Parts: sequence; C-alpha cells; structure tokens
Amino acid sequence: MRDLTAVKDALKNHQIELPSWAFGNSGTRFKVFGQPGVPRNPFEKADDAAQVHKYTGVAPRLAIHIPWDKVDDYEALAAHAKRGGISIGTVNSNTFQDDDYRLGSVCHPDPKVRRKAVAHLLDCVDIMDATGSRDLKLWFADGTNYPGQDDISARQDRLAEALQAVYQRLGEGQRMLLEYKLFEPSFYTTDVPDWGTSLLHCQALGERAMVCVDTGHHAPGVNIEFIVALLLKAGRLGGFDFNSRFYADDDLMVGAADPFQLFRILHEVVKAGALGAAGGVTFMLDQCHNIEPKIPGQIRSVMNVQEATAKALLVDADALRQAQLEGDVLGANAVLMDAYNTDVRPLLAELRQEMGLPRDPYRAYLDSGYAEKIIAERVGGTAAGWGA
Ligand code: RM4
Ligand code: MN
Repeated sequence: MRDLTAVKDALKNHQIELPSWAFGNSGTRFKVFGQPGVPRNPFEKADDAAQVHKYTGVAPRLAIHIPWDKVDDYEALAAHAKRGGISIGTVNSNTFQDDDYRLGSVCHPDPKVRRKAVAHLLDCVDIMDATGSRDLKLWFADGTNYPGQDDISARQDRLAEALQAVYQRLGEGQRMLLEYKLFEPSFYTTDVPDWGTSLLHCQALGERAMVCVDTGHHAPGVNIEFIVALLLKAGRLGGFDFNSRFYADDDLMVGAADPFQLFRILHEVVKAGALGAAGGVTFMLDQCHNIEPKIPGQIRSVMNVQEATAKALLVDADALRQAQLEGDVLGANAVLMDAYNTDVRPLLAELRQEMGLPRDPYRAYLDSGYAEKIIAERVGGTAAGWGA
C-alpha cells in the first residue's frame, strides 16, 4: 500500500488500547518505586488514559484488571471514561493474587478452588456487561514447579472445563481471549505455555475464543511474526499485548528493545488486512513503567506502534510479491528493508495535524501542565499499584 492517502486513512483507524495498570505504580519483586501524582482509583486512571488519547487521537479505550480496578459501580466508571472521551475496553481477570491459588486457579487439584476461580471469571463477564466491553482476557499463572507435583494432563482437563463454563456465559458480541506465557510464576510446567495450547482450547470452545499474543511471553529468539501469520490464517488472532523485552517478561515500552520485530509483526497484520476494527484484532499495550513517568511512557509507546505500523503500510506489496515469485531473495528483502528504513515521523506529524492533533503528542503533553496538576491535586489516599 503506497498511496499515502490510503496509508494515512489506515493509520487514523488503527486504534491502540491502554492498560489501566500502566498508570499505577509498578516495579519488580525487588522494589516498587512510587511516583508522585499517580492515580488513586480507577476513575483517575481513566483520566490519565484520556490524556494519552487526547494527544495521540488513536487510544480511545482503557483495559481494566479485576480486582485491581474493582469499583462499586461499573456503569459509573464507564460513564466517567466516556466524559473523558474514552471507553472501557478489555476486562482482564486476575486469579493469581489470592492465597488459595498457591497451586493454581482453574487447574488447581481442589474443585473448591477451581469453583472460586470460575466464579471470578464469571464476575468479569458481569463487569463486561456493565461497561460494554467486548473482550475478556484470560491469563493464568497456573502451573507446577516440580516434576510429579501434579498431573499435566488432568490439569488440561480442568482448564477445559473451566473455560467451557465461562465461554457459555459470554453474551452476544463478547469474546474470550486466552493468553499464553512460557513460564513464570511457575517454573516446571505452565498450563497455557504457548500458542498451540491456547489455540487447541480455543478451537474446542468455538469461534469467539481467540488467542492473545503477548510479545513478551516467548522464549528468546522465537519468530513471533510466524505465529501471528498462522493465527491470522486460522482466524484466531484475538489480540496483542504489546511490550518489549530483552530477557523474559520485561514489560518494557513496545518498540524499545526491537522495533524491527514490531515492524515484522505488523507487516503480517497489514498483509492479512487485519489492522482496522473489522479485522477483529485488539491492539493492546501490556506494559509497566517502573522507572519512567507513566503518561509520557504510554504516549511514547503509542507513537512507537504507529511508527512501526506506518512502515508496514509503506511496504510495496506488488514489488514484494513480484520479487518473491521470481525467487529474487535480495530484491524481496530490499523491498521490506526500504519500508522499514523510511523515516515516517514527518508523515505521522502531518497526519496528526490533519486530525487536529499536535504534531508531537509527547511534547504537547509535557507542555500541557497536566503532570504538575495531578502532582499538586493527588495528595493523600493510596496510590494505585499491584494489588491496589
Ligand atoms: C501477565 C500477563 C497479563 C497481565 C499480567 C499483569 O504476565 O501478561 O496479560 O495482565 O501479567
Ligand atoms: Mn499480557
């Protein structure tokens, strides 16, 4: 796609969803560094997310995590978000921070614990009904640490049973996204460790069960764009959790560690025509800003995704196909690299101007005074963070 108007239209319609937890305090198991001005409740998280949308124009949804974002009135939260110009997106479940889940949640050997976990997942669907969310995202910390600790196969049966119960409860138009992760917190087996496991469960469930690809959840060196291409072909790519990593699940800003990988992933998405809303792929960030300021970190991440997407849209598809069919190895590679090596920042600045947005959202936010305002206003109360 080299017609610049078409490229710009595609970029205008490419929406990126923000994670509520990126606005709260976070850290490693060694230390959480608190930052001034951090939101103290989900309403303030929505206010901060609205800022990211205000300056980028392409981040109109906020994903929530339950119980981190538990409120008495979810309709009120959705209405509050709406007043800020955004809406509530994916509802993320959390079955990993309760003492009962020491040996797992939906895969736990004790049916009582499994029932508790399923009840939480069903509560999440109720929340989706109240907020108007489309997607329920499931990530399970379930697994084992030692060979022989539990029965690998029996745990899969327990998982399938729990997923079935939740799938049955989904309302019309709602979907279930099953996220995989190689390891951590479990070190020997993980019950949903890879895309194959996730896909098998989704296929057993039905069309509205889809795979979520978190870009930080693979072994080093795994070719993620290959997985993306296959899931797109199977019609089962439900969404991304974008972030970048140097070692494991680092949750750093997307495009920071390997912008070329992000481009290659988005090239597969663009080729499959799955960039816009009709493609059914949720492009979410799943990141933590442990040492950098949070709202600017989110703005930078959105811009990084936009830059990689713009480059993917600039790939000369005809020239690429031609070179591939002719077996022109170097020519085909050059077509891809030409697009990747294009400086798309002027194009994006122009696009933002056309959309009535600042040419540089990052700078515009810094100059806006919002950071100083929340630091002055948000005094007292408990800053949001993991478990708060
Ligand atoms: C997990 C996974 C989930 C996210 C939690 C916080 O590793 O990536 O998507 O909700 O972390
Ligand atoms: Mn994730």
